[in-house]
Amino acid sequence: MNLLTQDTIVALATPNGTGAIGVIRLSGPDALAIANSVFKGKNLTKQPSHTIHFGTITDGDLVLDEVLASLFIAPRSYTRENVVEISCHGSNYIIQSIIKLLIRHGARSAKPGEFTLRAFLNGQFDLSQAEAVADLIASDSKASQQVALQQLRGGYSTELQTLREQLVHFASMIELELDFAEEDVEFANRGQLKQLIHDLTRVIGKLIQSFELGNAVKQGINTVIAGRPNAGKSTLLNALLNEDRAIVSHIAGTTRDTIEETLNINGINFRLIDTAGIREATDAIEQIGVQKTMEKISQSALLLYVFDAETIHPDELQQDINDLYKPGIPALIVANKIDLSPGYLEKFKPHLPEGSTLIAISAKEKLHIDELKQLIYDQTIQGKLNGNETLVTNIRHLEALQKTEQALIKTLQGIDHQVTSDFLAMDIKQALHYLGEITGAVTTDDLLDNIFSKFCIGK
Ligand SMILES: Nc1nc2c(ncn2[C@@H]2O[C@H](COP(=O)(O)OP(=O)(O)OP(=O)(O)O)[C@@H](O)[C@H]2O)c(=O)[nH]1
Ligand SMILES: [Mg+2]
Repeated sequence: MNLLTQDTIVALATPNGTGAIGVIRLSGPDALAIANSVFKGKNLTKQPSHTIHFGTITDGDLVLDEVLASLFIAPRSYTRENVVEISCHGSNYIIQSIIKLLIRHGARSAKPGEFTLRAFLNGQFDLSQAEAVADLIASDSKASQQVALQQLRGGYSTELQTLREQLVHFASMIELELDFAEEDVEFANRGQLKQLIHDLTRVIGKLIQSFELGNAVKQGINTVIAGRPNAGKSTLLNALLNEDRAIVSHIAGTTRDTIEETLNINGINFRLIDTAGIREATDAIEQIGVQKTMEKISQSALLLYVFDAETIHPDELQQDINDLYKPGIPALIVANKIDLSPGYLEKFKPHLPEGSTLIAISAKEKLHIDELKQLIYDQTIQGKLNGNETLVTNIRHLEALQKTEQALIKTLQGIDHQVTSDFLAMDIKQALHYLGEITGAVTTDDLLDNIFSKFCIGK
């Protein structure tokens, strides 16, 4: 990726396909001149920033469309370059014709994420904020939108930046010691350095820990519905979604493959996974289904174990719990079909694991479904998300944080073992390098390429 591009790029900023309007974005030094060369109306190169102008786009004598041109003059634009946004009618034909025309007049097709890349390179925001732009566009629940917005507004990069600057200060003091190596002086107070590293590792440790929840919020929380055939798992999926998504029948073994759907509870997306009933499989396909169920449980954040309260024997319940419980994965025990057997729950209680939560519902009659939803939320999210904490959602940041942590631990060990300044300086530099990767203070072309190529074209 050539980072010193001085050309003007163009792309459709709105989704592909037919819409009421389409917005074509031009950015670069010649954005105004190129737009002006195909625009009939006012002279766009002579207008002030942040103004909108009505006119036509013409290709020679041929009028392509009536449009509005919005002008953002550098540096007061998203990319901090000259930007023109042409709002035209949302016909795919018109949009493609205008883009081709602009390319003929000197613009170049933008690559994925190139507008945001330019914004980053021109100092509009740091790298983690640029990445948050992509997350914000992809956000599909209140929680994922909030987390992305928080990161876009600075999030933890501000906090890390401050700590990084202090570490830079120490690094330079230690470098200074190297210059006076013969005189055996210490410019960098080791006690203060240790304190700073402790502060840093505490902040970083917290961020690393937040990834589990952050990632769940971003991707949706995997919630597996499992149990014996005919327990009512698919009926429960349908009741939670409030639609007839899965086939339900009295025949045991109805669901063979897993079915996944998203359910939003209190702003969090849960990925509900209905599975094949667990039993001794009677054929090869069912066998695969059962294996898949076990796999899904081990990848889930919450298990909804459903049983038929009318027919199950307590020993069978015990057996299921032994088979399905995985350490570290919280589980809710859901007694179904209480419309048929109200009040029989007491007999199950002695067979349940300590601290487990039992809820009685009727999936078919939609009894206690809202209480179950609240429990699903409570088991996974409650108390962990209060709206303004910083969550790491990006795997690249997680890896950089883990590497920073390791380098800091090495630095601490170095101080304790009274290693010479040059070794200490090396470890601190390592830590600074990884910290810098998060905010983009340290970048390589490959890294940028990797990040921005995942954006959509036009962003
Ligand atoms: N009375 C009553 N019947 C229910 C309830 N929930 C499910 N059923 C019935 O139980 C039978 C099995 O329901 P399913 O939802 O297909 O069960 P499943 O656990 O998905 O079964 P498999 O896919 O075969 O593993 C159907 O006839 C449902 O109508 C309930 O709460 N009350
Ligand atoms: Mg089913």
